[in-house]
Amino acid sequence: MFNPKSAINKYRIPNSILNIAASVDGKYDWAIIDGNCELDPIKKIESYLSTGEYKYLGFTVMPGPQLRQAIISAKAIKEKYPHTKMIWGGYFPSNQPNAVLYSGYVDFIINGPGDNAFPNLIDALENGTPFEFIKNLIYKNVDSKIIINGKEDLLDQDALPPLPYDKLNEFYPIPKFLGKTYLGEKTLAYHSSIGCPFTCSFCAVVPIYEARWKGKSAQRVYEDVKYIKDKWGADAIEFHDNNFFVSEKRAVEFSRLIKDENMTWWGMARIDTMSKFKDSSLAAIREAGCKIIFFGAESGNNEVLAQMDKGGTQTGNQIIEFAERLKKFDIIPEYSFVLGTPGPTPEKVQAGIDFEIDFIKKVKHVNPKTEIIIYTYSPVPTEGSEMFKQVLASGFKFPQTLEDWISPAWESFDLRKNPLTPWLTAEMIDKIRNFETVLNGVYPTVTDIRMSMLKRKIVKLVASLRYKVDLYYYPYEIKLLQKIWRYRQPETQGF
Ligand code: B12
Ligand code: SF4
Repeated sequence: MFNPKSAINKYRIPNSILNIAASVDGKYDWAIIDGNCELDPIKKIESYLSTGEYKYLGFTVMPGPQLRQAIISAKAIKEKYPHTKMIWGGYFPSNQPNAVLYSGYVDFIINGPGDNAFPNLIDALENGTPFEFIKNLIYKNVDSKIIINGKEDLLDQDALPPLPYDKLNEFYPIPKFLGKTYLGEKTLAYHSSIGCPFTCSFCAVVPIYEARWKGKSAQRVYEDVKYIKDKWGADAIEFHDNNFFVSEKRAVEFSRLIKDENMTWWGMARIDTMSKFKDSSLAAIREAGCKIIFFGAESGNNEVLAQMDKGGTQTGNQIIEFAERLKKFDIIPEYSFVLGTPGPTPEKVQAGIDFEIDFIKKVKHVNPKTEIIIYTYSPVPTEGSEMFKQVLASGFKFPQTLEDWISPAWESFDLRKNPLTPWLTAEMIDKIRNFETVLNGVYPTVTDIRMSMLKRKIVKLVASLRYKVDLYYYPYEIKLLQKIWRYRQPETQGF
């Protein structure tokens, strides 16, 4: 099982491949290679394959820089070990099966959850039985035609085997993965649910999970976390779920259980869902150690929210009111916005960007502690949505081959920095990025634990004047300070 390099310095427990390892643990022998912890992962993989004891190589792949190491390694390994079966799973191959399978160096894709699909595929390969009944599998048939098998119902998450933390610890010491963050000294990454019940039109989760969500029980989550805390001393948790707070009951129950463990934690949520939480629930969540919550605010414009399929339930007013409400509970809202959505004319696109800049300033006004993350709209192929139709109509084309995906331009596309979208001019992108620079200057993120109070004050002083008078052009002085002090950007470096 290979986790290609995805993080520059903050390693996380490689949960994707650890789940897959759990699915075959006890039945097949397995080994884990973490690209985040290896200087030369290809050499490490070869050290296993050359023993002749390993027949399959599983990769987890998300777009962006992780894809780069995945492609380079898969190509090199397939060339040297052509009989090794290459199996890719994760968000990238699930959403881009053609580019992956026609590359010639990937044999199978697990589309979505692999907890049953992976062992079923290995069984079929070992026994020479057909693939067509294996749910969540994508493969090429004898005529090189890509076959996408049906999807499996989401499994009862409590019934899944426990994650083999102790065995992972034999490959890489667990404390290596419990990094120092603004949440704590030893931060555990934990995934407590899969999927998401919503259908935002830009989101890569939707085509895979199709509005389905299933969570582990609060009790099971608590037991897992407690195990890591007691054994390796974790004092903070990052919940990596797409949507941790889908169930108010589960969140409150978990809060009740974790409260006395003195842990600080963070998770992702929807504003419209959490706005309906009772005051007592929000208070219980905070008392239990939840300090900051990430929300996809996306836009302050109700029309855009509707296009994104966030509308109807989430509105601009709600975004502002909720930021203000969380202030009372001392929970920091981390709001992400997507600027540069398509529009019928350049003037409309520009007006949209200006509107969002103004809106973000309003949010900051009601709750200055709100953390703002700005992305540039990067379409994902969620076919059929209104926004996707607009994207295609504008002449936008996705890359066709795996090599195209790792060209520098597409890599920044994946990082949602340079969208390559025909409706955005260079000036528009500059305006978004320059506003972001000034905003980060006035309000440096709390998640940058290396930035001292003095540095924060200096950069704030320099940026405040620009912010007040809406002057965002050429903010070189702020950029210089951020460069010297290596300012952390959660939007590209991950949370
Ligand atoms: C942790 C994480 C990271 C970590 C790195 C994790 C690592 N591997 O070291 C960090 C913070 C570095 C990161 C960064 C980025 N990430 Co990220 N990340 C996640 C996150 C939150 C959790 C992944 C995880 O552990 N899931 C838990 C496991 C259990 O679930 P899973 O991965 O889906 O695995 C199941 C199946 O997919 C399948 N499977 C997965 N892998 C494999 C492998 C094999 C062999 C098999 C058989 C099956 C299989 O089986 C598993 C069990 O059922 C996901 C969202 C999410 N909730 O999953 C986003 C997510 C994958 N990231 C995403 C993105 C876009 C990025 C970035 C490119 C951009 C950004 N701005 O964040 C960067 C750049 C990454 C890089 N450097 O390449 C997107 C991908 C969207 C897309 N278009 O495909 C996601 C879905 C978030 C989102 N909703 O937008 N990320
Ligand atoms: S709420 Fe978040 S995870 Fe769910 S569909 Fe929307 S963007 Fe995706």
